[in-house]
Amino acid sequence: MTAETVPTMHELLGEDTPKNWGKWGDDDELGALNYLDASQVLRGVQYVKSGEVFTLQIPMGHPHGDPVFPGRQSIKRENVLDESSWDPGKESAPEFPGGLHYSDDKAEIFLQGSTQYDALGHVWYDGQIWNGYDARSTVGGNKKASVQPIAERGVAGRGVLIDMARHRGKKWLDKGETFDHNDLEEAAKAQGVELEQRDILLIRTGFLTYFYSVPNEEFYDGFMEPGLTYSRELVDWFNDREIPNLVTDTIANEVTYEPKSGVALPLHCALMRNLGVVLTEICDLDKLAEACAADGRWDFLYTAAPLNIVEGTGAPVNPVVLR
Ligand code: UVW
Repeated sequence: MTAETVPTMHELLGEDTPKNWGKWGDDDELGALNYLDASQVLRGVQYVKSGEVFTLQIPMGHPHGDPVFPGRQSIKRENVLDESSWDPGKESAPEFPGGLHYSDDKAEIFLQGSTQYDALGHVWYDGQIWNGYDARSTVGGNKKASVQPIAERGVAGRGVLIDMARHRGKKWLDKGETFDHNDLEEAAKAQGVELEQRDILLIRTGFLTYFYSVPNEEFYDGFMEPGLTYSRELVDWFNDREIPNLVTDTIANEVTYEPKSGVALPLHCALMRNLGVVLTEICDLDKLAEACAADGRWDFLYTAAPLNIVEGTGAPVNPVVLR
């Protein structure tokens, strides 16, 4: 497939692709998270049964490297103060009455370089981001639909984990392996869990396990993640079910290139830009999946709040699941 034969995002999604722009007001920056009202939080709480707590963030700065989309880099953490700062001859360390010593770090991070929430204004086509805001509002930082409204609100509701890797009898899905809403429903049925209206949807592909199991060269060779693949029916399915938040253990929550058209990441546009579905990426779902498989309970209370970064295009997060 050459660049000339690949359709534009506009052509692939079509003029009549569903949009929720204006549904929650002309100034909305939360999108489908608006579905998660107080009744949804209380619904989620009902699925806390055994008191187990799972955190979903991967380590930032793992010796293996962090799983990042090509072009991004792992965190660069630098220690600026440690005990050696007070070694004889060093003049930079602060002196406090009583002799207090402490360590300090600073870090350079890609906001999308680890477990993260994408801001709704993180992707676009045709010059408009979520809710119809001008894409020029992203210049120098997202003035509209940044990660801040998500950080200030927080996310809580009933989460359901669909373990596609386990369902297909694999440790991890292959590069470029796809699935759709019918596969999710089939897997949910096999797991004995019902996907309900307004559920936060978590999908495990095992691809993070693959990342940490193989050399980086192998992982990035012909970079192609497995994942959900675009169809109009799938977009309608998300919209009809009022799914507020899609959470996966892949870097970009969908197959990297839609196989038929070759378009990159069309669900980012169809779900996030157009419907306001919030994306959470690079989550460690392995331990949670083990626990769910052990007792057959695949639903729980999902909670998260990304860091509140002014005009951020996204932000690191450590989601917490209570079950
Ligand atoms: C891109 O937008 C390229 O990826 P992600 O959703 O992982 O930030």
